Amino acid sequence: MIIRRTLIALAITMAALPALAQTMKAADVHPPGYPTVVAVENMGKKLDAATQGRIKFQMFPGSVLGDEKAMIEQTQVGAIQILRTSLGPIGPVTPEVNVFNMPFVFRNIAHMRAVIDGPIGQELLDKVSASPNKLIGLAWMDGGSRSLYTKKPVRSPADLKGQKIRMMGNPLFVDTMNAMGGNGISMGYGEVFTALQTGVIDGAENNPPSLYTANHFKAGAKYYTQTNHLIIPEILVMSKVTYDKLSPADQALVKKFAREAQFEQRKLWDAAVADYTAKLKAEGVEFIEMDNKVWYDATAPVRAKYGAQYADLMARIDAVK
Ligand code: GTR
Repeated sequence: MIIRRTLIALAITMAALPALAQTMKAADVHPPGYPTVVAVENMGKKLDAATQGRIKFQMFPGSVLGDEKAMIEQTQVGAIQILRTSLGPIGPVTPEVNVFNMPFVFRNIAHMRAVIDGPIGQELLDKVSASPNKLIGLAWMDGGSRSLYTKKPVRSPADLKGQKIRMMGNPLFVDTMNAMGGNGISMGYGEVFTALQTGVIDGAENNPPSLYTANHFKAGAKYYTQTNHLIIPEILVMSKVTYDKLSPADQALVKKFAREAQFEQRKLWDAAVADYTAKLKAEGVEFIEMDNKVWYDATAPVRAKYGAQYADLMARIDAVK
């Protein structure tokens, strides 16, 4: 009886105490100043102001907490609280999101944005949160479109024959590169520079801000073939361990500011693409423009293999104007 009363008294005291201030670890593979990093830092500032300092972010950019796969695992166990990652490496832990990871599932960037901003985008975030992966899907970010960069110019699938091309860690991407004519090799982002330099790989694929900031063009990848084969949204996730401890009011604030970060990042992104495209050209990177139909056709077997399970969803994505 005494114990019970003591416990009740303790519970009342604790309820009256203000929630403990917490600094959440936020992580990103990209360097300081990159659009995703800036948008998440600003989201942290808004949370700090709105909660009178109870919730703050501390940003760990530039892969200091590990590569993306390792950071996803750390977020699942709550060692990282907030993570901006490509959706690519989320596929292996939440297969439902692979519908967005397929080559040419979006017609162009505007189409991808219309999808992620609307009900389908919300459905996929909810799927991430509902799956047993211990991640809460908060918002989307823009990763532009990914094109191929190589040491030798590539103008057709035949030019890719025998070339080892680094892809993100997800079997879907290795299949995509194999279908495009090359040899897909799965590898962490941080290993690409040295792998290019030492000849372990002959090329990789990414958007202009990544190609520039990761310096891959300095490791010999001077030809940038505009394949636009993947338009993969980035995702902002929170560890479920962390999210479940927040009050409903704080959870709502996190979601609100995450949605705002989605649109702030987009503005920063568009400026970054223009800026880094110009910088790459100034560094002598040759942009090889080409009709994407050849790559669209080459990757049809990948959509057939992985897309069968999302046939209805793909039709709904296609119907978004
Ligand atoms: C970038 C993306 C990163 C990372 C990287 C990669 O475009 O923003 O999150 O996934 O590509 O290729 O590993």
